[in-house]
Amino acid sequence: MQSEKLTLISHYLCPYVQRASIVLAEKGVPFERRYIDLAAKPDWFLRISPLGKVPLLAIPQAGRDDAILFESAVICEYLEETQAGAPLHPADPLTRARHRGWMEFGSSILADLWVYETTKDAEQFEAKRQTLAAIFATLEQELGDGPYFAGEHFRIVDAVFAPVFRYFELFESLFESGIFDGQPRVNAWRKALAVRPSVVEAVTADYQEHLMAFLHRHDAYLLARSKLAA
Ligand SMILES: N[C@@H](CCC(=O)N[C@@H](CS)C(=O)NCC(=O)O)C(=O)O
Repeated sequence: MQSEKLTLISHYLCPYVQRASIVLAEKGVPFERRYIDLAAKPDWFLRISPLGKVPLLAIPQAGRDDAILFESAVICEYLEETQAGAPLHPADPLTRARHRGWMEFGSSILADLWVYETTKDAEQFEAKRQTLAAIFATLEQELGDGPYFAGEHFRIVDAVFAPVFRYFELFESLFESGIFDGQPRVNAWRKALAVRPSVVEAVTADYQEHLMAFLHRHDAYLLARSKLAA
């Protein structure tokens, strides 16, 4: 693959792609997107994606094939190290390491969310609902006065959590789960992230339609639960 600009190999719903997109936008880096169908991965993609996953960042190299980066955290860290613009990691090594720990925490939430949004089973759904409430209660203890994770500056760790919270914009409109009850700091953080331009632009305008179709494809209990609540 030989591109003229940085290219983010993407999927419409992927939260990991959104992280990379948010960091690219925060750094003011022009880039193109190339969407792929993960249910029918093209050969060119399988040749360049060691894990068969998005995101990939293709970086033009003069007279040669693009260099390919995989793994969203690696892509974000690379952009932080190579691009100008406001720093998205704290300068202090200890604080930076703690941010990286919370980025991992954000990745582990995505694993819980996958079950929450795809299970057909009421009991498993309820168990995950409780797990997620406990996880966000832990985050509530970590947050300060905001508006972002570490105060007034937007950081990579915010780019990790923004796609997590985006799921709940749809899910909580279907059914009020109580997951965020009693969490004023998490709720204020969710709101601040939802309107940040880099976050808004990380998905297409029809993102919620894609997510709704995904829930229907999985015959998700979340949909049945929302009908019960109606
Ligand atoms: N650890 C990876 C996870 C990426 C990932 O799981 N991407 C999903 C889409 S959201 C994917 O490409 N899945 C395709 C597959 O597993 O076949 C990262 O941070 O980039």
